[in-house]
Amino acid sequence: MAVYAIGDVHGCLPQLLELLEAIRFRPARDRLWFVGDIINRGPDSLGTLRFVRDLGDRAVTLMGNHELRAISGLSGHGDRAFANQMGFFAQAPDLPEIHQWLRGLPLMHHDAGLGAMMVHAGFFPGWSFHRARELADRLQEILRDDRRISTLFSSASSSLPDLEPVVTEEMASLHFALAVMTRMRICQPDGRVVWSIPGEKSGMAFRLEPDSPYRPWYELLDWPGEERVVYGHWAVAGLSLNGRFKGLDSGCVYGGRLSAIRLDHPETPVTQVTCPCYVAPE
Ligand SMILES: [Mn+2]
Repeated sequence: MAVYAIGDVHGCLPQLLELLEAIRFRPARDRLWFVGDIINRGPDSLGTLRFVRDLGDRAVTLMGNHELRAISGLSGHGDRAFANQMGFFAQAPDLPEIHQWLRGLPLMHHDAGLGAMMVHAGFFPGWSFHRARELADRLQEILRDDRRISTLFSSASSSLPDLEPVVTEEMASLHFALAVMTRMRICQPDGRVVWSIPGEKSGMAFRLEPDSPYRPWYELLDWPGEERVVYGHWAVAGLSLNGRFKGLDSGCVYGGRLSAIRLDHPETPVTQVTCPCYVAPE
């Protein structure tokens, strides 16, 4: 059995199929880890979603910020980005099933036997592994719960703290954790999360120059052990293999590449396919 981790697909189904051919994926034996953001921006989000969903237990798929935005919108808490970008959901006759499937996606995945874990964006440097696991499990429980999912989305505050809130109210910690695991990229050197840089566009814009006062989150994470941490979400940084940290978003939908690394045989070279530029980076 081979286990591959695959970066942010963003609706680029032709490139995903090409990548699976390139790694000679054998559905009967192999397993895939998807780092999240399988949908949105690219040419075939619904096709990608159905393809990945239909892999069943041959694939582990994480919640990315785009899946989260979809769930929020489909649950009646949509923002403008949902309205502008996710019209493709209107064409889905199987929308209730798709919505349910999205709501079941986990925020993190860990396989002790493989010595690897995965998160879409990152882990807050102030957390222990145990704390991250606890928050991810709690969030998954709430996202599956009809009543509490509304509380989670409707009580979202407009500004996020840069440190984990003191736990007097669970929802505040959960909002912070959800944002960290699906959106964070950079921190202050003391571990406070930087959500935006004044004068910079958010999202794609966090390319850290060597003289930047900020650090990538993973440089501040001091969890003991050697387990690999696979993540996505940082297309501008591109494929980023730094010791145990494996950043796999190589800008597929932006004319970059879609990447796969093999987790059970780490010495196997990275496999990449090139992608047409379906959309320009924001
Ligand atoms: Mn993302």
